[in-house]
Amino acid sequence: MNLSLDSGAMVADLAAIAAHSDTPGPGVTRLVYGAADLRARAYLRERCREAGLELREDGLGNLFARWHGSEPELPAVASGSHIDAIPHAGRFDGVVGVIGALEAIRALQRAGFRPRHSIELILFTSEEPTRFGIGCLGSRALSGALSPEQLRGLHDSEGRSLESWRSEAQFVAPLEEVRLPVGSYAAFIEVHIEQGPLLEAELVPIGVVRAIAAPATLQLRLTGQTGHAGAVLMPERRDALLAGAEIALAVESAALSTGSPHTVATTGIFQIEPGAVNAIPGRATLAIDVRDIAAAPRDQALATIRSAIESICGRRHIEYDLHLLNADPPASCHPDVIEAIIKTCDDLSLPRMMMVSRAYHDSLFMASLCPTAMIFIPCRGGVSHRPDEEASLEHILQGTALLAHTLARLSA
Ligand code: HGY
Ligand code: MN
Ligand code: MN
Repeated sequence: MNLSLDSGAMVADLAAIAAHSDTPGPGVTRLVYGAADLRARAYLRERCREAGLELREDGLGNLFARWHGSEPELPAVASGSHIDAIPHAGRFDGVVGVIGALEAIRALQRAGFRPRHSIELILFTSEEPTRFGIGCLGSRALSGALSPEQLRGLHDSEGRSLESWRSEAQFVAPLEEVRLPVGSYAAFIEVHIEQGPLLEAELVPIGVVRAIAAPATLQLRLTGQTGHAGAVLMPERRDALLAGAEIALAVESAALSTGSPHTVATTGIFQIEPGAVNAIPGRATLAIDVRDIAAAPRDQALATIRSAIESICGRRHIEYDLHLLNADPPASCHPDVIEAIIKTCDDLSLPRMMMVSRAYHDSLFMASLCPTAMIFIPCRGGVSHRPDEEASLEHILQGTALLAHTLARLSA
């Protein structure tokens, strides 16, 4: 099929989304349900309407933009990603998959393609954990990995509930209606920047993802005793920051001691109170991210971290409150969808390599709902979650063309 992408429109769409940030540059901050997120969503809805897609939004703000096929009773073929961004992040994480899916649909329409299966763009709400502590809210809820009760129990670091945020954003449909039955889609494909260095290092434009990492998140509150920095002598102290510092180092050594080179662990949040130079930190809050591409070494690291917390807090007479927010199984991508991507790569003479994803994505949860796979494109230096995250237009166009032809293959 003679299909051509409108690179000008894609560049304009990527720039338009990037312009919506909660913070001045460099980088982009776009927290779910914030003003920038809502403006970016409005922009995307307009582009989808222009493409003649039928729009639906659920109670969390997951957006479904459907191009009806000739046999609408068949399960749709879907593609999409997220547009929320962690603080001071890049312009491509997630957005490439959303704009890529939109342009793939527009290009297929321009080429006169008529799908039998409907083709649907999905914008997932809150893939990033920044606001509510746990990532992939939208795809977890769609797949049933988070129940309506669990969703109602979520709140941000100031104590403001998900319910309050979503209703202010005008997403008021019942959370009970979010979950989709297994088989709702014939296939789901997500295009995403690799967020790693391999494709660039190997000079390969396409990664075909076979598995997606198993993420886990711990939330830890430490309570010692604050006091006057001059008046309280060292042996009398219960310093929450020092306990947290030992724990952060224990997190690092737990990852290094599983024997798996794929285990990673990060203390990404470390806040102390009262935060005065002349007051002993009496309280500390840590958020810890632990992953591996297999669940066993990831769980081994979690167990090591738990026992380290217990012994460090015991020795330092610190109380602690530890919550495991999530410990998800890894996902295997579906062979039929992988094969469709590979065949299309060969049709397009696109070099490719099989990969695992160390980052998690909405595909991690879509994989429990329908046959799912991912297409990676290179990003410069493997850098992501940083203002200097960069994907070349050439690679974005190659990934989008591959997606368009694969969607055609799967929806014909
Ligand atoms: O953290 C992740 O893996 C994803 O970028 N949210
Ligand atoms: Mn991300
Ligand atoms: Mn992402």
